[in-house]
Amino acid sequence: MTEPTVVVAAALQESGRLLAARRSAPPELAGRWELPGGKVEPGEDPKRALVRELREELGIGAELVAPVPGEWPLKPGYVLRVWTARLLSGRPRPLEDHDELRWLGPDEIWSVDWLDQDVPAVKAVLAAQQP
Ligand code: 9L3
Ligand code: MG
Repeated sequence: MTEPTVVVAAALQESGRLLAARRSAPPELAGRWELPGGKVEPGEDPKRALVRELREELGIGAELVAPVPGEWPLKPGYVLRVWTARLLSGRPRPLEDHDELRWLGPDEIWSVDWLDQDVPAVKAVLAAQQP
């Protein structure tokens, strides 16, 4: 059996707000919101992959803060892993695969139509932050 492909995503936070990104592709996912990120390349370190994806997709420099405990199934053969992250440089822009970005405050987290697969991941991000 082959190992699943890991998709890495970031819970990028600033001033108590969480960055959500609306996908523009592929058609079946377009319009739905996600934690930005993407596939780890063969042989690539997952954390480096995530920093790379954030640079490519959002044009930012980011620092990963901590892994969010858990792993979530995507389509067959793919699993999602999430890190909390903070902005080091730049201002996020939807350069690739997204057509809108939104910083969500604590009361706005569920105001966007998250991908089904991202819902448990977002819940885990919030749970990891309870004092
Ligand atoms: N995916 C789901 N939730 C996420 C991310 C970043 C990705 N937070 C799914 C969508 C695609 C697959 O993983 O089916 C690969 O993602 P990408 O490389 O197209 O961003
Ligand atoms: Mg992506």
